[in-house]
Amino acid sequence: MIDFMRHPHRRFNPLNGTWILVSPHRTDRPWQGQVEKTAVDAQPDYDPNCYLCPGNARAGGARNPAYTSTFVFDNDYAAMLPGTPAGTEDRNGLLIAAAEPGICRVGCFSPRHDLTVSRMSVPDLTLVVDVWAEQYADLGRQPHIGHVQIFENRGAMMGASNPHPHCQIWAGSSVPTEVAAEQREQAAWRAARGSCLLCDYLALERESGERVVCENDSFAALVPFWAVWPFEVMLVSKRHLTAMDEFDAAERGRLADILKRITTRYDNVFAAPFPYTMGFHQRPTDGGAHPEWHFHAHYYPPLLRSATIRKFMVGFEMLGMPQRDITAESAAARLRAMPETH
Ligand code: H2U
Ligand code: ZN
Repeated sequence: MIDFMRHPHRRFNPLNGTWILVSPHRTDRPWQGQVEKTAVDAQPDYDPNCYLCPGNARAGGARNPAYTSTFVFDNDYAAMLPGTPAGTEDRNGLLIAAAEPGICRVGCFSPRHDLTVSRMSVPDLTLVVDVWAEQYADLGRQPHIGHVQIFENRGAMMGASNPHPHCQIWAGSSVPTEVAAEQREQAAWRAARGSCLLCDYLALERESGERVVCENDSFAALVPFWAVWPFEVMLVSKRHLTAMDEFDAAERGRLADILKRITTRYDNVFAAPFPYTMGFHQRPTDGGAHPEWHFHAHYYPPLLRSATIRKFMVGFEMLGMPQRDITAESAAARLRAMPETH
């Protein structure tokens, strides 16, 4: 028997088919490395220099309207462009390339520069969920869009360029690598067992409760058994929904509720605001029915042991496989112990 709390071991991620190394005995090693600056200056509710605040000029020359709720615009520095001509290259199966037309947008969650998801109200966050559902459907229905990725970079440590609460939407013609891996594994599970991988996984996790952080009637937040990032969380719908276009009104509200609860718990672990990259994994919009897809979100926070010590993916992790010290079980227990108010 492996003692998950003492013995180095590998864990398998059935969602993307990869392994990670867990070294639970290693958590008390000394640290003389880089220490991050996480203290964030208190933000004003309006910043005249912010390119996302209402009424302000953006870097690209456009001006934001005086929006009072949510606001979506085409990214002025889009990574993919809609007019890109189709084309592929293949030289001896070694030099392979394909044109990638797409659409990139930015979504502001609120006119308030000083808010975070954790400090917005559930009704206001529900309006953000409405925007995501609308964007997923609107972009996904366009013929050259095969996949829509909605994500949020929060905090300078995770590369967010601006503290104003916002997300990015990257809609491309192909299914990106990580999503394609999850797609392959979910399809294989369904073909082999006739059931859904994440429905089965969620049932198992709710039975033990060991890695579950919090739940409402429609969603559960848990630290996956195969987590790589220190306080990684996966949010899974209880109903077998493939994407946001299948949510009813109550489910939109409950997604808002659990997003606020997870991010508030995060803020309470070390120092607020807790940095992370998060995003939703939804049914590709490539025309397939994708009954194997189960809606979920991933939170990848970099902070390790305090507000100033972060995880880097270096060394063995770049050359071999990802590794973590704190177990999924201890991270889940710690997140469970956190209050849901600041
Ligand atoms: P991040 O904070 O996750 O970097 O998102 C901000 C996005 O906003 C980024 O993709 C875009 C950047 O290209 N942006 C504009 O579209 N217009 C601007 O005036 C500045 C930033
Ligand atoms: Zn702003």
